[in-house]
Amino acid sequence: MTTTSDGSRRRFLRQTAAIGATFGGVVATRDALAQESPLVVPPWTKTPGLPLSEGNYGMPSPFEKNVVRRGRKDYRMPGSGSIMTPHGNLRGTITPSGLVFERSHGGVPEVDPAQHRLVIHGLVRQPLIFTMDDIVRFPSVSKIHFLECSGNTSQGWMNRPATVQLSHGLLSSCEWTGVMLSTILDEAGVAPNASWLIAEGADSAGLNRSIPIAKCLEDTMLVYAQNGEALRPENGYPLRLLLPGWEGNMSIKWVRRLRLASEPAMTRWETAMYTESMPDGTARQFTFVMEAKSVITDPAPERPLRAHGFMEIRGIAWSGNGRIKRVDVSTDGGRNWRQAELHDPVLNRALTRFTLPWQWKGEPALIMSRAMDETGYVQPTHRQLVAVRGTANRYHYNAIQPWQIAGDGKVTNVFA
Ligand SMILES: Nc1nc2c(c(=O)[nH]1)N[C@H]1C(S)=C(S)[C@@H](COP(=O)(O)O)O[C@H]1N2
Ligand SMILES: [Mo]
Repeated sequence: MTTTSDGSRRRFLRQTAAIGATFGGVVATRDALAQESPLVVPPWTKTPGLPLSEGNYGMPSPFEKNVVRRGRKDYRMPGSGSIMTPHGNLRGTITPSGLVFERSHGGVPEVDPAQHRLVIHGLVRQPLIFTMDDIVRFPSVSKIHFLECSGNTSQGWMNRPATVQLSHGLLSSCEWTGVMLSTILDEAGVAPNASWLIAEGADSAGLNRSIPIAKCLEDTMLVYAQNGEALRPENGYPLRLLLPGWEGNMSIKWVRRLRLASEPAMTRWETAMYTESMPDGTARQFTFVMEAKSVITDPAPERPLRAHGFMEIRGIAWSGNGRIKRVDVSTDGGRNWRQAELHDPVLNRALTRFTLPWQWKGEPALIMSRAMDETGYVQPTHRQLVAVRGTANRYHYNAIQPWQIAGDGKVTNVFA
């Protein structure tokens, strides 16, 4: 599954050693270096630093102050917006909690965990009401999964957003801790004729969605912690659903009600909102799964190329249908493909990092990545996707993302 290129790594190391002897454009001999250290003593070495962070919540270096969520606020409903993860500035598979994307339809409620309640009712043996203390007492699990809005990359149907943050930022990945929904359902006793669960949030949007019971029993979680700490308010504090691999809007935040039913509720979210217009005039409904996708995050518009020679193409791939099996990368607009290296851990319904060594000599290049998941599904090109689904859609765009690299190293988002 993995391809390594030791040859190119050795070449890279040789090159680095050569650059290491170059300062201010002058190549120093080894003797000259021995006499005069190129390291100047900077001001921060000469005096004691800032006080330690006792009583503070740790923040990134001030030099990283531009690495923040950005997006669109206050559309359609007060407090509604989409604030995106800066994938062009991240390097791992876990999104730091302060950079997790945020999609809320009615603002962020300030929920007091002591007053919050979760109700289970409908087609159950025993309706139940839980406090947060009750929820946390149940056997717990921690799992790493991505969370992706069905509107992620959806501008791709018609437009080319300027950055990878704006094109792919409605996607994050966390370690989620909570209780399996199946555990709680077991406690209430699901009636044999219950085939749907209608979940509802406690925010002013009251977002509610119908979830097939099979998904509830398979891997859906009731989550109270992300990346080891309590959920952030914007991500559903104190309690949310998490449906691994399924469109983000079903992972109800601030969840307060679970009603078991024999039919889907046909809420406005699943009739007027999260449906997709097809070219023949019909609409797709209940398109739950986020299909395989990948994107190169380095180089990207936020990360232009700055030097000729060795570089590593880096990116992330994920699939709502399971593990990523393979990622191919092209540097010539899709004519030739090379298999990228996948980096451990390659987890189910989680972001997987891939890399490919590349020599860039300053030529214009069109680079792109193509993911394949363990079901054998291959990420489509824009043309293939549009041929089947048209362009009247707002959701579930998962085409290959091309980046155009110019001779000066600038990277732009293009159709290809
Ligand atoms: N109660 C409630 N749950 C919600 C939403 C909401 O507005 N209210 N937004 C949904 C949408 S559209 C998405 S994509 C995800 C986003 O989760 P996040 O904000 O934690 O990234 O939450 C979903 N759950
Ligand atoms: Mo969403």
